[in-house]
Amino acid sequence: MELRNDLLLRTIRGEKTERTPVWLMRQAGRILPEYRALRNKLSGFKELVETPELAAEVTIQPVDHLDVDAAIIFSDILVIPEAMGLPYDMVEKRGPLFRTTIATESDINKLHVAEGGDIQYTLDAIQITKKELNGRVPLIGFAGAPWTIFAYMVEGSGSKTFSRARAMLYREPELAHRLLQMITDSTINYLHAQVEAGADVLQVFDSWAGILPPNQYEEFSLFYLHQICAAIQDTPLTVFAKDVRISAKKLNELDCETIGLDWCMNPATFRQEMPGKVLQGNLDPCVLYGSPDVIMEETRRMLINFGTKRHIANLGHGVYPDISPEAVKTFISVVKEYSAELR
Ligand code: 1CP
Repeated sequence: MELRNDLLLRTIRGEKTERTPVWLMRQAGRILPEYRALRNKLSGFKELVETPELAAEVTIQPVDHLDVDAAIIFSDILVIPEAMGLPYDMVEKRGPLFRTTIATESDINKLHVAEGGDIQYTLDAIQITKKELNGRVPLIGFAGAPWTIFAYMVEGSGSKTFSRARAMLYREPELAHRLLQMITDSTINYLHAQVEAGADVLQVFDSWAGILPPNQYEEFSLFYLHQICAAIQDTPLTVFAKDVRISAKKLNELDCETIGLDWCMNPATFRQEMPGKVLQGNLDPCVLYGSPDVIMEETRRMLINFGTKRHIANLGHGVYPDISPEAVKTFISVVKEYSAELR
């Protein structure tokens, strides 16, 4: 299927483009009234994720209503632990909760390395989405980084400090590595299956990169990200390591096309340290609480900071649930118009 809007893919290849492509992390769900209407008719989040036709519908909503340059498949990073044998519940207004957590070797012995087919509902959703998009924009598949997934599996839920997960790195590093390797192998299988199902681009979210000191990050996260990058060879891959404390130089060693920046990272530093990479980001999501003038000014500043090549415009993290769709539309139209003017 030929893509009619291949701006994202051309940008990733380093080509000159007529403007900067734009999409938003967590654009599917959360902010659109069309999403909430559908979601309210269902038993919960998991029903939406696990019903391919509905997941596809929600994936396409931001393309229809926000005119973004890419779709991201509606799913969650926590489908991997579930496929490995550790089921989760999504508690309304609170987030994910695991009924059991991983603390000992015998807990790990009950898990298995997941195959792509263990998450068939998302693969089916990708196939349906590709068909329904009919080449309008590329489709992004995704997974959590092994460290971030490990943090949820050991902690059992979201946490400010993930101290239980971090404690395991010091008390039982070998056990931690065993679990991280199983997550990594499962993730590679899942990403390959997403590509086979039709994903055009992949993104790995290391949302909790920022809670590890540099030496721990290298040992318990970067090591596994390298394995993932090595395994994904024919599909463009983005690594988003929020708040990461290792140097841009170290991060640049990852064999991936694109690095996602959070809103506290300085585009100029990253450009200098990783001239061969495409950069994605990084507007502070809170800018979207500002007036249209503020959104315009901040978005323009961001575009100037990144320059007109090898940049995918995005927020520095997921869009917050109470942001108005109008603010998002302002952001998107400023990116489209001003990035064309800058060329
Ligand atoms: O009922 C609902 O609507 C629940 C809210 C929700 C949604 C819409 C959750 C719960 N997950 C999702 C979907 C989701 N999650 C997507 C789909 C595509 C999109 O939204 O555009 C994606 C890409 C994710 C990824 C995800 N899930 C991450 C990584 C990205 C990030 O924001 O850092 C993480 C950390 C999760 C875990 C998760 N899922 C849901 C919540 C509330 C959380 C965070 C829990 C915590 O506080 O730690």
